[in-house]
Amino acid sequence: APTVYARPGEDGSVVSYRARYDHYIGGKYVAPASGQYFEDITPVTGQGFCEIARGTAPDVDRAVDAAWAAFPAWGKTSPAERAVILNKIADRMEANLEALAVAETWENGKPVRETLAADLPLAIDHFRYFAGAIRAQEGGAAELDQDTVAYHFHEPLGVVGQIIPWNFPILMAVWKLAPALAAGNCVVLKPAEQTPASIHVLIDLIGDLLPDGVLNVVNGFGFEAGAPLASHPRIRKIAFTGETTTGRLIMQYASERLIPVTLELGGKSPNIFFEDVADAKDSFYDKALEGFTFFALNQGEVCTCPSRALVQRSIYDGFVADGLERVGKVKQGDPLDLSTMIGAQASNDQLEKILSYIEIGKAEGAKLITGGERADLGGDLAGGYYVQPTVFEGRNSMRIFQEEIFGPVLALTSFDTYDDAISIANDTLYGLGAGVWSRNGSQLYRAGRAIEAGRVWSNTYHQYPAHAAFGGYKQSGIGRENHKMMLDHYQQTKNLLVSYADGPM
Ligand code: TXE
Repeated sequence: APTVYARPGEDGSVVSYRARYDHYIGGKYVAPASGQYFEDITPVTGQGFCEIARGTAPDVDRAVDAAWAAFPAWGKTSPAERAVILNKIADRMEANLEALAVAETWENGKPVRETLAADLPLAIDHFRYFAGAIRAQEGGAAELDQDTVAYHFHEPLGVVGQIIPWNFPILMAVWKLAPALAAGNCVVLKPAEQTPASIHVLIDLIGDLLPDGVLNVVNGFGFEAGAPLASHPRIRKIAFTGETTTGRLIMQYASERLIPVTLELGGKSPNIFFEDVADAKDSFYDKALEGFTFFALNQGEVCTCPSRALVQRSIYDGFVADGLERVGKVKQGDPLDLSTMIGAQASNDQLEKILSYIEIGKAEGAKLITGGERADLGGDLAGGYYVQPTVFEGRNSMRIFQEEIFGPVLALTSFDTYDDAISIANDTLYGLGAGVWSRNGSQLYRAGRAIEAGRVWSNTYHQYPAHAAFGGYKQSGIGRENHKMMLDHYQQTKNLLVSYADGPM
């Protein structure tokens, strides 16, 4: 029988939320300067479950002060000391994995089987990966001539700002925190206003492992708290994940101070199925069908959601029929039920955005093949934000093929030749992810290189291991997370040019 986790606040729950979360500044909770709080709502039922400090510029100032106060000591810790701390954070998270997973599910609406198996294990491994990466990092020395040496040292930037989205609240925070802390920076982090509380459950668990002020969290809304952070005169870098239009604003703020920016933005990722996929109805075919259903994973709220499926015409009817049968088996339900595969959208705004795109799809003449409605799951889930997995058939010029919906909505189309597939795949402003499915290795390789995207999955999809660079081409972003190359974005290079000659210059 499926296990259902008790909800936070109910008897037997593995996690309990506080009634209120202030900002976390200088190692303690600090009330907002505005005196105001806002409600955090669980998308599982649509009910409020705690209140959150509403941050404004003075709170950001205070957090930046605390971070700079911590920096002189933290910035001088050895890589080995920082690695030990990052590993301790990972161990603490692992020991509390169920509590964090349930907290994340309650906050975001995603199924607990995902938070248990993916979000939290990936976050834990991320700290371990950067603990190892910083230990292994080396500087350089170049002999310019017999008596002259150029040394290259990695130095931290100082205090950095990080702005987090709501689709993977803990994992996206950790993707940014781990490299920044490993490199010796102090951080001011702003969670998304839709999903702040699970990050605070994490802070409650790990806060004591870091010196006070190294990690600070200011809650609040984009324009009230995010903009003052991104445009703060005393931060040395801003890292952002969110919508492409917001990413443009972040770059504008950063340009005032000429600070570096990393951006992880939107996508409209193609998932291409070549005809040889259907050469046999074997386990590979089955894997490809699973890949077809992945538009619904995480309720489609993934920047690399394979939201466009391109199926070669010669296999189109049969493959799509089999794919739709698989989509029908994706179980939607209570996110805290271990058998649930698709849960709730993260917020009412997001639910409404998705439903409006479904109307746009119908109005522009796309053919609705399955889904297309808000899902009513009954009981108190009726107040939650559930959308049926939805598949449209249409053309790549349609808005539902071009604009990021960020929901379980697939835009499906066919192609004739390899060249057609690549040109449809690249006919988008975005370039974050893509999937290619084929039994032909050279075709996979050629397609993988031809698609303009930072991550191309070949015969797989939706894997996010540390040590595989992740980031966007085109309007999908700047920088590569999830890899040691991210350390470069959190460090500056000190060149020490030394003459050992006694004689004249
Ligand atoms: O994003 P925003 P929203 C896409 C997705 C979604 C759409 C809108 O298509 O439907 O964006 O979501 C902070 N200065 N993605 O409106 O606004 C904000 O408080 C500084 C894709 O939530 O970009 C939050 O912490 N910060 C994506 C964060 O930015 C500002 C993940 C993201 O919010 C700000 C999320 C400002 N002016 C949404 N305005 C992905 N690529 O994974 C907002 N913020």
